[in-house]
Amino acid sequence: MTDRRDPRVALGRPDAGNRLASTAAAVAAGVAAVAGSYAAVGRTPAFVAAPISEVVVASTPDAVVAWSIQTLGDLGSQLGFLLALALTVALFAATVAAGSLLADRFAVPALAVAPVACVAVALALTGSAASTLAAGAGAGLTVALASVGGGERTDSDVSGAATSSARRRVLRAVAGAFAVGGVGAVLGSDEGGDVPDPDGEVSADVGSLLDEAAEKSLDVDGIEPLVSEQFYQVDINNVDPTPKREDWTLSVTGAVEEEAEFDYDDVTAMTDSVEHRFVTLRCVGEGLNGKKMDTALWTGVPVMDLLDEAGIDAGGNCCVMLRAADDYFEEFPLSALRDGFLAFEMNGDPLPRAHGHPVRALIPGHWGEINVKWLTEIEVLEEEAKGYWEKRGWHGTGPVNTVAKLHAVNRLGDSSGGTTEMQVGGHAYAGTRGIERVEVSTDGGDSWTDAELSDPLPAEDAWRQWQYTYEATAPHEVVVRATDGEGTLQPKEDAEPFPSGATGWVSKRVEP
Ligand SMILES: Nc1nc2c(c(=O)[nH]1)N[C@H]1C(S)=C(S)[C@@H](COP(=O)(O)O)O[C@H]1N2
Ligand SMILES: [Mo]
Repeated sequence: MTDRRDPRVALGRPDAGNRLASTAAAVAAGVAAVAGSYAAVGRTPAFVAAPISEVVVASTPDAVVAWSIQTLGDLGSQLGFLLALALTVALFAATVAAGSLLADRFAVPALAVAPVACVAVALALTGSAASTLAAGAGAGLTVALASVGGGERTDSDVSGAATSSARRRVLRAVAGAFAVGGVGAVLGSDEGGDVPDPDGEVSADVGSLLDEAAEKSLDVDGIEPLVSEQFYQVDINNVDPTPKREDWTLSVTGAVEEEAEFDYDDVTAMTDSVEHRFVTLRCVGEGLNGKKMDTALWTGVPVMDLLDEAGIDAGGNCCVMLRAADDYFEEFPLSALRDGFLAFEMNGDPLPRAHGHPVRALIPGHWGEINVKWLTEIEVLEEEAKGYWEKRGWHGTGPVNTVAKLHAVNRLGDSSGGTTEMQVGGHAYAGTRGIERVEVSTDGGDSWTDAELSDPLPAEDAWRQWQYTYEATAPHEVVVRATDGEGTLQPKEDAEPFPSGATGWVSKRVEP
């Protein structure tokens, strides 16, 4: 065979089996690269998939993001992250494949690593060296495994032997990817180690407040107690930042008499100022009867106790911009910050990474989005500016809308006379206006009865639970509406969450 001297042929012009084997090996190398990086740094900003995830998020149309928050909830961001993982695997697979093509083409084996090296350098510039090295090591190991004894295939004219050689390459590559993947799963899940583990011990004050919330919680199946067991989470990115307590600083900048910087000890050392507050958060993007509304007991200090040191000219300043370690930013009136709180504990534990470790802002009565997590800067502005969500068309910097949700529909039992004892229940929230009353209709809104309310928590900005028990015989429409502490009834007119929060009365068809 004369064309044996053609280098491409000498290295084995890929027949179908070899081509498949090369592709599989490249994909396996891609998986191993991602797993290797995960093993080294976990789901942190240094993870090789993190910058790609940012690109995915940045290139997702705003309308899709809004729709995803409302309808997919957390699933939306999980899907976004899966897509980013798949793209990262594909990126590494493509560079590995390109490398082996180059090596074959010019019969220079060293060229096989050139594309991977380029990508590695690019990623190392944006991410961390350890993460990139681990990715490279994972990919390299897999490629090496796949090509061990790879030469034998070219000597074989027997297609059966070529196929089994190809199969062995695939198996070795997949085994390599699995091995690196296993190490990744074990080591990577140990991330977030910068956040001190909750020790399960809480101070006496926190303990008695949590007990009080538990006692005041109504006995209704299917709704969160007054302190949520599962607190919702909304982030602009799929990978949360990991600022350490020791490295964290908060700078106060802009229109202040003197710019100032505080560290974690400065905040927690203000023992005279430390307070425990029940605060409810609600996302402006959630559906009317959605589940992105929760309550926790937060420990922290009033923002103003800290800011007074920097001296704020109350007369001239209109607003503030809060900035965070994930490049999130939100602007709102300075007046709202005056009652603000810097929280460093949640239900007696160190603030979890997901909720803004080490310090987040809590702005009473306002939509969740200005409760900035991983807070790094408070800039006092003299002119209005737009925050992250407002640049995308939302109006979520103001006080929350009043809402009564209907999450529990319980059949308590059959009563005599063919009727069923029914219980409906949920939460109602109106920010700092408070909830005065919740009414229930079981006839589609024709007649109304007061629901039972949980006793109020010692808080200015927390939800209440409601429940209503009644007898029913036929299917009917339950409607619920709240009245806030100022005596204003929740508006009846329906509005979508975009741009300024859902309105309307929640209703549900109930079959006894
Ligand atoms: N730094 C930062 N802060 C943030 C966000 C974010 O993506 N990054 N999301 C905001 C939004 S839209 C909401 S509703 C609340 C949710 O807080 P949680 O995740 O603790 O429930 O945080 C707000 N603070
Ligand atoms: Mo939100």
